Amino acid sequence: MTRSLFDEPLTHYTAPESIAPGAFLLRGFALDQAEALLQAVQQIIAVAPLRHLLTPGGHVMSVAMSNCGALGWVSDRTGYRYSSADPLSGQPWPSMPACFADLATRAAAEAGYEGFAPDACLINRYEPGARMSLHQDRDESDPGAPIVSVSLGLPAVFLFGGLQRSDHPARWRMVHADVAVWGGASRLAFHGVSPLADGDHPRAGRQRINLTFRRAG
Ligand code: MD6
Ligand code: FE
Repeated sequence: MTRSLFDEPLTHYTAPESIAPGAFLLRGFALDQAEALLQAVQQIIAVAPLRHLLTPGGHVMSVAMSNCGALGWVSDRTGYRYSSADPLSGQPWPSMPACFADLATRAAAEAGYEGFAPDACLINRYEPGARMSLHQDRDESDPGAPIVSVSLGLPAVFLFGGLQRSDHPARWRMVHADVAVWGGASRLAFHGVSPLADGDHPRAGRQRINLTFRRAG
């Protein structure tokens, strides 16, 4: 498909941009891998389909999720947790492709977190209108490991706040191939995603795919 004036600029990565203490935006960091990542996502979700999880409060999440790697993040009426098996199939989650782990390790190192070895990759699919309310990622056992979040497809507004839910979050536009890394003093920062605006991405169509890498176990 030819690119148009209205597409996102494909900015080549230059340097990490600090958004909070220990938190960075790496714009365009995944550009060279984006195509391979999207193809690998297709293979993973053919085995472990995207599904809308229930929150402990009984609400259906607007974001559809799946996982790859040794551990996967799941939610149901009993709570949030990591599981080594896909509750839909009872089978282990698909293994994490080498290109996923490699990208996450390199992005973390670029932000100053050397030796990040993710064992969990959450795959999030946002369709227009889907959102993620402000929350902390606190189901992981190693607080020293950062979170690495890769955006693919339609642009989104990433909300990044402080350590209190009441801290007013800053708004960061994340486009295809942008990567966010947060750890250290920001590891437990509240964050979320505003309702996705409609659009048609030349590679991903009417959706945003987010890959979130953690050291969960
Ligand atoms: C994002 N996702 O989609 C950010 N956190 O850009 C998250 O922050 C997240 O999708 C915990 C559990 C699931 C998630
Ligand atoms: Fe999160």
